[in-house]
Amino acid sequence: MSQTPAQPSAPPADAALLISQEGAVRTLSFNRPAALNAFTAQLLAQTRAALDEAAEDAGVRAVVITGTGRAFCAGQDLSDPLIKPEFGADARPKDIGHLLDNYYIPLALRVRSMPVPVIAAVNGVAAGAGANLALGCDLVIAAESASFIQAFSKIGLVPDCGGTWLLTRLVGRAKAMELALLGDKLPAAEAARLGLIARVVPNEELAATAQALAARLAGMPTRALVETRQAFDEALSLNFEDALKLEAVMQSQLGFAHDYLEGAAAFLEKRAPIFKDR
Ligand code: T3D
Repeated sequence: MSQTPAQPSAPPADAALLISQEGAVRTLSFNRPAALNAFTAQLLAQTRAALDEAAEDAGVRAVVITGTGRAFCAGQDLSDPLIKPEFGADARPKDIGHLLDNYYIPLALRVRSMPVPVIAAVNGVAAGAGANLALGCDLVIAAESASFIQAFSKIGLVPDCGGTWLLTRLVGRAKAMELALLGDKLPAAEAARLGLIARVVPNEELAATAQALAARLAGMPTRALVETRQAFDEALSLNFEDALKLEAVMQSQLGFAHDYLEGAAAFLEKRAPIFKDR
């Protein structure tokens, strides 16, 4: 790890998104606790910009996304003037697809294309797009008291922010349909049992566990981790032979990279490797 991370631009303590840095780990915390960290257009844009900044900073080798207060994120802020329905004779319907095109799709794609691993540390309830943003991260860990709610059907919408793609692949169609149609609260332990998330930890251990996992990933060969994400995503729509070929292409490219040479040399020399590719 040769690069010193730039200090993230320090937002005020009451900012909707808090940004901090510990070693090579950048942490983004949704910070609208009175509204359960619901997404306004502004918070969505800030989160995307913060991820762009982390992606461009060679000193950042892992990102943690979490929330302050008792929620991770309650999804779209339904009181945001951009989408809040108007009522009465003069009411004009609003195209909420606009919000998805301009905010949710770019943000979900940004998470999935980060050049470093992204951990969701789900500290409390994660509803709607808040749940699906977390599920799109590379590792999802949750506090015991956290829960996941596909809240969309209750307000007449379909799962978004990647929910249709993620849920069907993570838990299969039958369970995905149950979660999406009923919109019931899924406790973290059940989410882990279903394979929706990686693990559950005691509430008081969540932040430290997320930071420790992120620091561990930050010390690993970043390119290999990120290409693993890409290979897994592509494998979902490939036949076995094409998946084998994709693995070979990736392995061939990684085989020329510093980190493979370093990893293999360190193993043979019985010393700790120092990875630096990103
Ligand atoms: O335009 C579009 O909608 C397109 C985009 C869609 C993406 C989506 O995410 S759609 C799904 C939007 N989210 C929801 O429908 C979830 C709404 N929230 C809830 O169902 C509940 O709040 C929770 C189950 C998450 C938590 O329940 P509970 O009982 O623990 O808390 P609460 O009392 O309901 O909420 C606490 C406060 O947060 C409350 O404000 P108050 O009364 O204390 O001033 C509540 O209004 C506020 N809050 C919670 N969620 C949202 C919210 N405010 C605005 N938007 C929210 N999504």
